[in-house]
Amino acid sequence: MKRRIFSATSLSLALAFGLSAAPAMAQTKWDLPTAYPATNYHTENITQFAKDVDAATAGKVKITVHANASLFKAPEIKRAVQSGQAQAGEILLANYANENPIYALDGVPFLATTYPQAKKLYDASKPTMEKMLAAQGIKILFMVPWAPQGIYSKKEISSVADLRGIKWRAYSPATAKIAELIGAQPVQIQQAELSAAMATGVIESYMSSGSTGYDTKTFESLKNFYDTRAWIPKNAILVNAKSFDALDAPTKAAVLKAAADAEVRGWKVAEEKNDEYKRLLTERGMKIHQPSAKLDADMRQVGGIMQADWLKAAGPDGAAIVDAYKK
Ligand code: PCA
Repeated sequence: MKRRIFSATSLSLALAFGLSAAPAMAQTKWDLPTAYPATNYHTENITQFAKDVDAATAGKVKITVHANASLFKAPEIKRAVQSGQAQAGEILLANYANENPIYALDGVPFLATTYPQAKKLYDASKPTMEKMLAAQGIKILFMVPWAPQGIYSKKEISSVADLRGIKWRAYSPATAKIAELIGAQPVQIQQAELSAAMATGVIESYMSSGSTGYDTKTFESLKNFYDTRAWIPKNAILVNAKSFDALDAPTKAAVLKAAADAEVRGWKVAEEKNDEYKRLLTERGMKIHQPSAKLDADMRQVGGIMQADWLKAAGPDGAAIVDAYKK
């Protein structure tokens, strides 16, 4: 009895002070950790998404973007979203290949090397990935690609034999596997630690995009980039399903609309910026090379082995995705 009187009193106090008790006014706050710098186009796109969500929900959903692995390190972000430690987050799918080979699909060399191919591969794999993540209590908001991956190297190379024994930075199981196949020495390093690793000579080569070479000032340590266009990995922006389900229907629709817009914008910017990053790298002293016929053939041989390995590991689900992609 006492408790009821107390709540009635607090309700009238709230009303007296002009505070609305209506649940529609409740504010939702989401943390969204990412592993890449605030100035990278992925992060800028996510920041725009957060602004769009804020505007479309009249401030009901506030998303705080934590760039550059400041809240969680890259490989920890998926678990953080799954457990609700962070309500949302951005992951590099290929980082999670050891959990399920399907995540590594866009990291398989020479399967999809142009943006239209990457989009087709994305469309073919999305339903399976949605199912896999839903089983872990995670919903996909949108995905955005990196640029086609090339080789950064301290010395000039004309075949993979030139990379034998070289210290090679890997960001995923697949990039470590490449090192193994070409006889380089892999060191797992996420982007947030890459500049330091190069400055101290821990690595002499790696594969990535122009944007990562630019963001990490690779041109200060390694002077050659071989534009092998080997694969186009993607980042996925995820939300904890319970956090999403707690929103009312119009708010959910507003978040999904902002996510769809962010995906379209992200794919467009990624493609536009690819050439720009190569120009910026050139201006800063990087030599951009077309790979020699031998280097290209060597890398494609590596790709062939990895495609076969992937198909074996990914089983019928993987085969179905690749069939849909190749149709
Ligand atoms: N940049 C990220 C992943 C792929 C890319 O282009 C990195 O190198 O860590």
